[in-house]
Amino acid sequence: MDSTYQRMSDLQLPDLIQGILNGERAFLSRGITLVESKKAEDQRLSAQLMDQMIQKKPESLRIGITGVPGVGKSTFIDAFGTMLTGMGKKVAVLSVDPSSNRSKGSILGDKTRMEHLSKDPNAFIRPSASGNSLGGITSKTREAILLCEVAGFDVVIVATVGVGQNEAVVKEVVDYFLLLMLAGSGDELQGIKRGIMEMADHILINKADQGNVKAAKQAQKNYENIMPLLPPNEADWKVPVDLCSAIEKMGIENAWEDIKKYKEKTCQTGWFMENRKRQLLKWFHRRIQSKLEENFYTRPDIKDEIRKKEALISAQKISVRKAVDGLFNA
Ligand SMILES: Nc1nc2c(ncn2[C@@H]2O[C@H](COP(=O)(O)OP(=O)(O)OP(=O)(O)O)[C@@H](O)[C@H]2O)c(=O)[nH]1
Ligand SMILES: [Mg+2]
Repeated sequence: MDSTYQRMSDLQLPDLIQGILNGERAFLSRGITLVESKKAEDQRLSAQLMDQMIQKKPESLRIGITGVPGVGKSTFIDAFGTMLTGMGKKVAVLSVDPSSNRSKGSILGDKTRMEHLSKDPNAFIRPSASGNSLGGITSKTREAILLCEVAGFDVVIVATVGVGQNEAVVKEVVDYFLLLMLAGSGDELQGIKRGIMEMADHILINKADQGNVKAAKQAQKNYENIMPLLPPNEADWKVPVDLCSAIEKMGIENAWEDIKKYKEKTCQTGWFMENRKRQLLKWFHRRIQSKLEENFYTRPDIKDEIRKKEALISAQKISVRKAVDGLFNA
């Protein structure tokens, strides 16, 4: 990442902005690398860049896609994205993987699994934003989404592996959240999935092909029975539970039809823009929190101070409250 970026130092900000506005993928890549950078100078430039990127493309659509490893996310996105570029749309795919030791593997996997899309001139694929804090990742991903939109991408797909916490990040940055599931994996019985199902605007049971069709239909029934037991969808949207086969490209068009219906409906009710506005404000507050944290932990000598307090707390010589107050009054 750094080596791509080093060339950035020769690039002036106005050129970068113009390149992004022209929809040039190389500039878009550089822009994203810039906003992901932790260097102070890059952060200063990023602030200037992002200030030029406000609300340029409100007609875009941001779709989150999640599901357990191996469910077929990459295969689905390849088929779905290629269908969209075939309709004349420009499609960006960003992936988010906060729990990231596996991101290198995923990137390699994505290159082969998104065989068509990765060669498509109207697609842009950008692997994993990672980082230590969820707030940091949300922020980077949001900025990457905005940059893609300004660069003229109509549909931005944010993909993540469904392992628990990642979905919450994605949910905060997208308009529509699609959950891929498998039949017969016991998913439908796991309590842990419930939270994710509550976030979903769409449930697609993938791999409904070959010998698996009957099980997929059974899973569909099971999920349909579960849905009414969940809290109502925030957008007052009846969450579709459908079958698809990413490999056989079955159910992909149908999914897009539903997504379009959702957009139409929520634009009419006002939820679409309301949700974006809420997400923006949430982002604002998250960023305040991470700034405060960053400022605190980068204070000189703070590490030593914290270690001392830890020792005192462990030895039960000081209350947590007093230790914290001490750090802030130091
Ligand atoms: N039969 C069948 N196999 C599929 C389908 N979609 C994906 N697969 C296969 O399932 C395996 C995993 O697919 P991926 O698209 O890599 O899954 P993923 O969810 O991106 O996996 P991770 O990136 O590891 O989380 C591959 O061998 C695919 O060929 C499908 O619709 N039907
Ligand atoms: Mg994948």
